[in-house]
Formats: sequence, structure tokens, C-alpha cells
Amino acid sequence: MNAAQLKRVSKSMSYVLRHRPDTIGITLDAQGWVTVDDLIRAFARGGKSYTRQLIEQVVAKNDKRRFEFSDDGRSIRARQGHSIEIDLGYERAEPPGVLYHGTATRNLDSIFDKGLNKGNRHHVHMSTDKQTMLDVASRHGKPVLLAIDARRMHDDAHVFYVTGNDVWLTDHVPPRYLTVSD
Ligand code: HQG
Repeated sequence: MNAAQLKRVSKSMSYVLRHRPDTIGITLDAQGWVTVDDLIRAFARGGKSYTRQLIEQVVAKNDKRRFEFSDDGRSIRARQGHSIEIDLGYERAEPPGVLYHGTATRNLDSIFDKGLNKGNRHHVHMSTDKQTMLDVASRHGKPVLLAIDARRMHDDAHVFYVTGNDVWLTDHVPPRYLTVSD
């Protein structure tokens, strides 16, 4: 399977595991899990013959480690990015001093007015990795990197969560903690 094909499988997995499990007739449990067998059967009903081996490949090769298996390997879920109500059990954590968020330049006025909002997602997404955040920003338009004074936010009692893959989450970033980064 080539990279483009794996990406297509990854996208259809993202869609059902983060947003619309109902479209293939599955339900996720409260923590977002579904058994791999149920997922495979549901895809098959819709004409997509994904094997366990293929799904394992997607989980292992995914650039942003979007998916994870349960410890016993029987179930699978998306690690973040849901629009449906899921309790992912993220750990509250003390953030590094500075985090980055990539956005499109056309959003800057609004962001420096209202702060970073979570939009359709459950949290604002940030990372220590500038390049990843620039790549994320490029999906939206001309990219620009924002530095977030996470240390000061933390000191001011804002809550941060970390996922297993250097994605940091918070509810909202007020403008006073933001600067344009190089
Ligand atoms: C912007 C990917 C105007 C925000 C990546 C962003 C990421 C505002 C867009 C993850 C705003 C929302 C998340 C305001 C925020 N005014 N624009 N007040 N506040 N915005 O896609 O952060 O590929 O929902 O800057 O890895 O781009 O899905 O969020 O440009 O970690 O696995 O509104 O998605 O992961 O866009 O991306 P998104 P995002 P996946």
C-alpha cells in the first residue's frame, strides 16, 4: 500500500473515530474506543475492505500518531481531534515555557482580538514543535506561527492537558499570552 492509499484509509478512520461513527453504523464507548473487529466489519459493510494488518500499518505509520490500540490490542480510538463528546482521560500537565500554534495570517486580527478559540474541536491545539505547527497552519492559508506564554498561563491557573504525542491542549488562549513568533 503506498503513502497516498494509507492516507486515504487514515482519513476515513479519522472521520468515523472522531466525528461520525454513525455513518458506518458503529458506536464508540465513553472513552472513544471501538473494537477493531467491529470497525473492520462496519467498513466492509460500506464496501471498504480494510484488514487488521492495514489498520495496524496506518496506526504505526501515521505521521501524527492520530490513533492508538488498547493495551490488549482489541480496540482502537483516535487520540485527539474529536468533535463528538468523548472523555479521553487526558493528563493535566505542567506545560513547557513556550508552546506554538500555527494559523493563517488572515486569522491574526481576530485572534489578537478574541484569543485562540477551540472552534469545532474540544480544545485549542498547541505543540513544542514549530515545524509541525507550520504544517498545520499551511492547511488554512498563508502560515504564521504564534508563541504562547504557557508558563505564565499556567501560573495564572489555566489548565493544560498533554496527549501522548506532544500535542498540548487548553480551552482558550487570551490575546495577552500571544506573540507572533519567527
Ligand atoms: C483558527 C491537526 C480566527 C486557528 C493538527 C485555526 C492540529 C481563529 C482554525 C489539529 C481564532 C481552527 C488542530 C479566532 C482560532 N479567530 N481564527 N479567534 N481562534 N482560530 O483545524 O489548530 O490533522 O480546528 O488558528 O495536527 O488548525 O486533525 O485547528 O487556524 O493539532 O490530526 O481557527 O488538527 O490534526 O482550525 O488544527 P482547526 P488547528 P489532525
